[in-house]
Amino acid sequence: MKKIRVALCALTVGLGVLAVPSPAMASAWSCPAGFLCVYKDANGQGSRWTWLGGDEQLNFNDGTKYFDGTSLNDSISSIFNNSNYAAKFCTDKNFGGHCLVYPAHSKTAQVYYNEQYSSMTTV
Ligand SMILES: [Ca+2]
Repeated sequence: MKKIRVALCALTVGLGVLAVPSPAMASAWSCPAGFLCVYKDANGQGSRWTWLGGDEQLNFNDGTKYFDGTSLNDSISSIFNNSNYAAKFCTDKNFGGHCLVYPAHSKTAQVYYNEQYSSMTTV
């Protein structure tokens, strides 16, 4: 999918539409105010999953899925925490393994533990 998207963007540029990004490019970092969003690809691109803050604790292998229907487990590449809560993501279920905290209202274009997160909770 990444190669297809790049090809479409290149085609758009090739046609001379320099000032207007293609719809796929324009949707990068799409995330409603107050939500935390994770993306399958880097730079806020690829399929998205949104979560409306709170005290929920999630293991991603429990059926949590992107809009495209695939599992979040071991696939998150970028995070836009547009919520009012700091969120902790961990590489193992039940908040084990390596964890990093993503502050409220922060964007991370490429998470350090790329495609390894398996659980999350607010902190
Ligand atoms: Ca994992």
